[in-house]
Amino acid sequence: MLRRIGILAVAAIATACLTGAPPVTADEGPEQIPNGTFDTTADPWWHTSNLDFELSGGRLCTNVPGGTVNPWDAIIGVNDIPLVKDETYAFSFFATADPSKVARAYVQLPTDPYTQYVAAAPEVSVSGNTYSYTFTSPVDLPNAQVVFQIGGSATPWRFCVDNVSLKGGAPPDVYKPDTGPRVRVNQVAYLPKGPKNATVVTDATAALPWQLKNSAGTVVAHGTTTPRGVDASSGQNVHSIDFGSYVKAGTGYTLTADGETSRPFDIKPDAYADLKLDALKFYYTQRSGIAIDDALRPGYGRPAGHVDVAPNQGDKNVPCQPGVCDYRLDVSGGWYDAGDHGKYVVNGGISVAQIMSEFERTKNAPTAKPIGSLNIPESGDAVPDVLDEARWEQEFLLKMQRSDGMVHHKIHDENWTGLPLLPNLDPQKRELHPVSTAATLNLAATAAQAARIFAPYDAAFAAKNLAAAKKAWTAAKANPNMLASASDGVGGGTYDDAKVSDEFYWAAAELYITTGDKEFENYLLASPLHTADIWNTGAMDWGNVAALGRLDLATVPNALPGRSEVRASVVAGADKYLAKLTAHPYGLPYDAASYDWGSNSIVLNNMVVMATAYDITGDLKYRDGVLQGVDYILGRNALNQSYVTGYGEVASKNQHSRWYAHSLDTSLPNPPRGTLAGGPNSSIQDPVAQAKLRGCVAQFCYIDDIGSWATNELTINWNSPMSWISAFIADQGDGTVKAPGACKVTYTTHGSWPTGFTTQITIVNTGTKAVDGWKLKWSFLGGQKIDHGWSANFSQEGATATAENETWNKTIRPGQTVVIGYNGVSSPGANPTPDLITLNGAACSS
Ligand code: 9MR
Repeated sequence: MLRRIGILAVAAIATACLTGAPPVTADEGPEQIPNGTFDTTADPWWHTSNLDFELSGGRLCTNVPGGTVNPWDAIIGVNDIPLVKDETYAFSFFATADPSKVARAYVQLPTDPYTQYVAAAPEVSVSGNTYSYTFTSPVDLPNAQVVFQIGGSATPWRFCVDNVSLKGGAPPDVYKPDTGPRVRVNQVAYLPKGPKNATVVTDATAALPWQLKNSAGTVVAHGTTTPRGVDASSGQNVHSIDFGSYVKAGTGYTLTADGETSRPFDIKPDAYADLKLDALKFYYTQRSGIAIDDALRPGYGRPAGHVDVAPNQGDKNVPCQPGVCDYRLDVSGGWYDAGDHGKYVVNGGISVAQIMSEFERTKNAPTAKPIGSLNIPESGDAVPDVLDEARWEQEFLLKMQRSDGMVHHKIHDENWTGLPLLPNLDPQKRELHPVSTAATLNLAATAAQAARIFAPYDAAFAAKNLAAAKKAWTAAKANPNMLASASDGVGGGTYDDAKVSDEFYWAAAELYITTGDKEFENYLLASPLHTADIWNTGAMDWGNVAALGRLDLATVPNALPGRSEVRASVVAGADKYLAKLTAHPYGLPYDAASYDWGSNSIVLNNMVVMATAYDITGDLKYRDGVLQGVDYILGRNALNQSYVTGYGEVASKNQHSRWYAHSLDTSLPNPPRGTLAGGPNSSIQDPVAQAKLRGCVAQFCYIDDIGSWATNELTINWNSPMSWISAFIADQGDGTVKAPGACKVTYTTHGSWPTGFTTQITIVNTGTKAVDGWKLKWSFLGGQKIDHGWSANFSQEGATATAENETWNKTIRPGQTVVIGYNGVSSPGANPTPDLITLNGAACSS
């Protein structure tokens, strides 16, 4: 994890103890700073050539020129400070700024990569403050540096510092998160007709009474808790509460048990309608290569990043790393990966795939509803907004393909940059990194998926994607082992992956679904992954993508031999995750002893498997598993907080990001509503987490600090399952289950010719009541179109076709059959029988 040490750069340990906070009694050790008081001289302090020293009122002052870009463009510092490994130090100084400004103070390695052992970015005021920090040195170093980075201001200002002190022997900084009341609930909402569960942290071993109160404080339900013993993921003794039998909607409910009252929550129908949209709107503000319009996202407007306007070196004509290639590519656009300015094909791949799947689900899942407007520049065009947003990334992925079909793994800065840094202000050289088999297969998979999904809206874009996908597949087969290097981590993440058989499987699955071609069918059926139990601790992530193929084979119509086994295997996976969830006293489908990087996305991806099992089977236990799982993300957890910005009484808001860096620069915003934090990560690779969370038990390995990139980053591949799941939950309305339709439909394509096909549909009323007026709906896999039909009025929007009764066949009596038919216009690729056909909105059997 050393790869990122360079950026600690900026990872400010922001929780400074300002004077007035508990004093750091670390004064036992000897003073390490030679002349921190500046009584008669500035020696041995140094400054960059754009500064001068002045001793004024017993302080060291300097006039900082305006017009510099980076914090490190103006520095004062002192060298040769000895640090002893595992010794805890108290670092403090007094500073003033006129006008007030953020200054950065670091104790660091004196040479590249300038590893920082303590990093502070206090907002310094005109009257001044004393700032105190403690840190434990991870190294023995005879010549550390103490620096104040004061560049980056457009306008001149004056900085003074005094009493700079660094003393060993400080007591280690003990961080205790404020976890509030011991009764833990989903702080956003439970659905009236959905499950309702909570967790109580208590020493009690016997069952306790609980009470549910409405906003007026009246007890509306009560019962007793279920003792669950000591939970390994938190180290806490806990009980659970099931209050699912209470179904009345309302706001401001609380749960009381063991003398503690939970944070307030709602019981509310359609409670997830906003989150569904916000989680997707996240992507517009992650866009590279386009100005973010403040009118569309008030408070989030910013200039376009990386469009070759200084100080950006830009993404429109990017060279490779030295020695990697001799050409340049225009790789502008796409989404920034996370809190950095890098763009990585393998992570873009899973993200855009999940966003496209969220859309594709609306064609194939009985409960799914259209996604709606995202308020993006393309809103109002003829394409669903969710696809416009996905296209922004897919266009970028296509640009990463070189002429032989192979795809560059990533493009990012030559060196890690600091925080804060707006995308348009990044001055670093951008570089393409080598092509890889994994990136090439990510393009093969997403382009194959895009080819079918975009076909009804833009046949040329669909064809371009299909050609790119096939070319990528052929190139990957010819170069099956070009692995991204695990040491290529300067200036960007490595995203290295030693095993690409799952990428092959995923690409083959998407290519098969889109084309129906034998080559891909044979590949799938011969792949050990096709029948393997792939339902590991986490179902899928950027480096484990077999499940993306498996889920699509199960849910997107196709004629693969043995498809029912594929569907059954997804249900088996869901059973596994449901069992984990049921056994977990916090109700999440993740049972790792040690939490992984981005654990929240693992929880959510496992929920995607359960949600898919519900779409396939209609068995409520899977849906209720998802509804219960989301409670963990939104507050039913050991830290008693929501991990989604803007949702829940106490929620993450300081995610690691170079442009949502409000905690470092108050003129910048926090992340937008609907942004998921990575979540607890037992390996705590960053210095903030290391300073504060050492020895943490899994669920406690998280801190809402912008410097904690290992626990608190935001990324495109974490918001994608968040968005998928919130759409799934939004579709559940108030939790009432819709009865399946009393209808049976047989859909038979009787014949096809190069440009068309003919289909007959029989509808049987299997119920006991007459149907009086009907609308039959189904979706095509790709760009197929109704040409003309008979015995019904046909229309089409995107891939979704509607056949509405004629006046003469408006009524279908119980047991009666109506036959209709149409001729269709072909589109490249497969034309399978739809899995889902609805009559008046309810799914028919086939
Ligand atoms: O999400 C990635 C995680 O699975 C890896 O363990 C980690 C270390 O390689 O990198 C994470 O991805 C980061 C990427 O390398 C750079 N952009 C930010 C990503 C999220 O932290």
